[in-house]
Amino acid sequence: MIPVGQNDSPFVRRVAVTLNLYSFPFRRRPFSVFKDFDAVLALNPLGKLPVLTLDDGENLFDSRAILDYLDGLVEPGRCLLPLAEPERHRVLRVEAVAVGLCEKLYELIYEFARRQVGKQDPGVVARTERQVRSALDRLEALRPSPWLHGASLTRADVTAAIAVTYLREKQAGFVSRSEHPALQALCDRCEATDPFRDAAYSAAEAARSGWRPRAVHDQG
Ligand SMILES: N[C@@H](CCC(=O)N[C@@H](CS)C(=O)NCC(=O)O)C(=O)O
Repeated sequence: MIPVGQNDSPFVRRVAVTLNLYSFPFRRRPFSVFKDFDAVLALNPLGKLPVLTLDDGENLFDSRAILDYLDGLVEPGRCLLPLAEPERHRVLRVEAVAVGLCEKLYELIYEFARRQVGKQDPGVVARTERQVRSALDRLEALRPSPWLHGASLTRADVTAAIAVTYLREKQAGFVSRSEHPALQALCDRCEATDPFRDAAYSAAEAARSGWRPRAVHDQG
């Protein structure tokens, strides 16, 4: 299996970390949705990453579909998503908040890193920032101790930890670490483990794709 995408993407990272947690060996192809757009379009009609290329050459896309596929390959006891209700839909609900947080952070980052300087829409930015804060507050309210739901690590924890790293790396200063201490601790705990370290956030890959920090553009 070949995961495709850069390790500054939270969606790519949640696939790579899951592959590590499930002990599937892999070599990632670090394509950028910007620098390698033609190649990415050939893999996914939407030109989005991650893609997971299977051993027979089939391409899976969208991190949710990829994680579903990987879940089907492991013994039930190792699956990062509970199989039985009501635990299953409860973890999926928390995961949805964490994935949505990644999506909203991505939109915010896009606004500053990809639009022409001065072309940001303050109304859109304010609304998106409110959504980011709301998602962070909801995750913090779950008081992960140590996990967001239940007695073991789930997809929700993996995604929330990666979302917090993404926030730290690409929107530092927008939300202070002291506002969500339990969530920040979850992130630190997860990022200190081998499955996360072996798929660490890559600032070099972010730079390669042309990402520039918000401060450069922020018109205040
Ligand atoms: N729902 C998708 C979101 C993936 C996504 O938005 N990836 C970004 C990279 S971080 C992307 O492909 N952006 C290019 C674009 O949207 O045009 C998933 O979970 O895989």
